Amino acid sequence: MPTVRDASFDLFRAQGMTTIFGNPGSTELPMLADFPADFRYVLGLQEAVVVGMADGFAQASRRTAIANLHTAPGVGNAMGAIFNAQANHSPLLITAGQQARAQMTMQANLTNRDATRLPHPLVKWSYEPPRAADVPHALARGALLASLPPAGPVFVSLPMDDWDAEVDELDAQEAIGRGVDGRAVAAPDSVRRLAEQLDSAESPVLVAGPDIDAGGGWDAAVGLAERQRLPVWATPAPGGGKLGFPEGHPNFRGVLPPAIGPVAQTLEEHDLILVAGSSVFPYYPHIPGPLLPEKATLVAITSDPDEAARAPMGQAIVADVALTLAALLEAVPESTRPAPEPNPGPTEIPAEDPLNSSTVHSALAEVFPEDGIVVLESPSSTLALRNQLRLSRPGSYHFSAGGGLGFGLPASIGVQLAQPDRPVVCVIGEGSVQYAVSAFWSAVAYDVPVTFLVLRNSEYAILKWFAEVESVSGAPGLDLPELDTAAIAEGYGIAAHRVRERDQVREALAAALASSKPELVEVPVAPGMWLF
Ligand SMILES: Cc1ncc(C[n+]2csc(CCOP(=O)(O)OP(=O)(O)O)c2C)c(N)n1
Repeated sequence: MPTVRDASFDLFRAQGMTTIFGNPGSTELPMLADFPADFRYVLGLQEAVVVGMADGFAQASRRTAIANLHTAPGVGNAMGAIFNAQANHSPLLITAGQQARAQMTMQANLTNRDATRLPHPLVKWSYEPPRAADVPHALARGALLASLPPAGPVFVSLPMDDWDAEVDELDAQEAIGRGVDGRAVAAPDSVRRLAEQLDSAESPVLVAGPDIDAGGGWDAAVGLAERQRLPVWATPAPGGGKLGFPEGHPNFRGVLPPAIGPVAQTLEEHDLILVAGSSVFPYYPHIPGPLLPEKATLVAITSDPDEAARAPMGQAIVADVALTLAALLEAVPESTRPAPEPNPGPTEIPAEDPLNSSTVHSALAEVFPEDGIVVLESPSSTLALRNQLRLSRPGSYHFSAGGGLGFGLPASIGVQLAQPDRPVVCVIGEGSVQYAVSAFWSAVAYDVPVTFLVLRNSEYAILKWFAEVESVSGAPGLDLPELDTAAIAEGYGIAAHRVRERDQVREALAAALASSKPELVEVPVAPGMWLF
């Protein structure tokens, strides 16, 4: 009879999950015994890094990824990253080792007491199998559930003495062979009604969100915008974990501001707002105002029932975003409305001394490869990067929809492991680096050739901006003098380059992009917030 270990690894194989991100402890070692040669173990030196790498890998491979953590403290360390994975709709099977069953009730050392409660409310499902023989089925259930809409993390606690137990071969085969398909298109009536509403509107607009790209709906969104002559806004940046629309496309207008009043103001001239693949809306900060422009109607298409229910206004259709956009595209005629005003393109940025984030991003744009991917965690220059780069291919942008720092560095490594043929640039603030700094080690250990672009403004720039918005003066703890990221990265074995002029930035980035090793380019930039 096969063991729990045999059956579980066969399940991982069958689900295409042969990369395991982890940080092991004594409670996880039995799972890893005789680690099969067709699997890859990617070690993260802290659990935030483990889950961050798995998050990037899952998103860029569009498959469920496994993160194996060390009992309670490992899960504790990973909570911020699990929060991000949930906001990113990232399908993760998170497992953690547990004390041997015989010692759980006495709560021997390392027992994960209340293991299933610990990761709530950040996971879709949390479980500890009642018998060793149930482990493969529980892992199958978790992996399938993680992938179903809305995709997200699940958690399974695994007692350390289960792995050599035997399982019934036929039962295991049934569990291993299972598959589920959760992509459902909206009812034909809803699609027809929405098509009529769209075509008869005077001035409709499309707001494109991250789940368009996650579901492969990019072409349908472009087709719909072109056929219906829709101007397109990207959903506000905090929630835009991926791009739903090519930002160099003539119909693209820009990124919506992230607050109630300003969103209504920006969409003022429209009578129908069609939102696809985004929550309505990822607002922050709180700037009150009307939720919608006067006389405007809003319809959202989302695969997430919770997103649909919690929206403060409008109608919603819960269905697969890509399939529903494709059905809508079929159902609408070519519109005779005037074409939207042309996309103004990137703002021209003069080279200044000292450099600022906008200048650096304009230099990055000059060398950025067509198939490049950006993983972004540079809070004060998010909009400047979007403006300068105008990313226009699917799967080229990853940003933490949850806003918890510590995503960028490990996620960029996960993305690069999933997309070895596309160059990955991690654009990150020096403050953000510190939340998952040991990810540098994994990049070196597994030869992951990410280019890290670190913007060194010696402060928490965005928090100084927020202080102004919130009328807060005199807050401590917003400056970061002497934080030498290049030296820290060198300590982990990364080749780091310090550059100070625009031409040097361009050259250093071009060289790092061409290199097959992880490299870091650190640029001192002027403080402040950079919007263009
Ligand atoms: C886990 C976590 N802790 C704290 C914050 C609050 N926070 C948001 S932005 C920011 C500053 C980031 O600094 P840096 O990366 O240097 O970027 P800058 O604002 O200078 O562009 C902080 C601390 C957060 N978002 N997540």
